[in-house]
Amino acid sequence: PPRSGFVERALIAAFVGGLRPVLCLTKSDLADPTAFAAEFEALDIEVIVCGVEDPVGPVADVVAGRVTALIGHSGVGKSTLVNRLVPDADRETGVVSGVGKGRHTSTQSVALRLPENTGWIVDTPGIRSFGLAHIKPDQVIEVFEDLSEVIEDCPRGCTHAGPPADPECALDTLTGASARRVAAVRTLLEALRSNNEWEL
Ligand SMILES: Nc1nc2c(ncn2[C@@H]2O[C@H](COP(=O)(O)OP(=O)(O)OP(=O)(O)O)[C@@H](O)[C@H]2O)c(=O)[nH]1
Ligand SMILES: [Mg+2]
Ligand SMILES: [Zn+2]
Repeated sequence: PPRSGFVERALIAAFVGGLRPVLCLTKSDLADPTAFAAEFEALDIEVIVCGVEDPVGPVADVVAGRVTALIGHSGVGKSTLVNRLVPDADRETGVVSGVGKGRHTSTQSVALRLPENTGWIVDTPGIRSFGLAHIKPDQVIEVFEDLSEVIEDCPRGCTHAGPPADPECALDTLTGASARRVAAVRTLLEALRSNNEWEL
């Protein structure tokens, strides 16, 4: 099963680093990814269901003309996806030995040119841990314009976690789509707070 904690950390790093994150959900033949995808809806990121039985076109469209790195745990299907995008890539893929047990088949990051010279795709080894040391909550909030405007009204030292920790957080004054985004961003902030170095 996909792990929301990993995805939350990866999204924080991408947002704060100025990258455009795209959530690719593989193995849709094994389980319905709809509920997992819905957790990230309010963040306005692209979500693509791209298991081996789904068309690869939507992924090809987002990577065209760009430099893209695929990240995720060992065994999630990164190299499998690269082989579909770059038919002569011939990336080795591994057998998953149990739930959550990839075999670290890919051991180096390799950049491959996309067909017709329209960008690069980087296949990376499965990630074991993902640290977010040095990132502050305000940096995550600043990615979202509607949220960054209102935190200027927060009391000094507000962590924006909301009640009960921050009863006067100005994010609580937002409504509608912005309020849904607040909830989603607070989930990211919780991931940031709970553990700065997350181990598999
Ligand atoms: N059922 C199913 N299996 C898949 C899918 N995508 C990949 N796999 C299988 O999952 C296993 C691992 O795939 P890889 O592509 O090697 O995974 P990886 O993310 O590159 O793994 P590392 O290189 O170890 O980080 C292989 O046996 C693939 O055939 C999918 O959509 N559905
Ligand atoms: Mg691989
Ligand atoms: Zn606040």
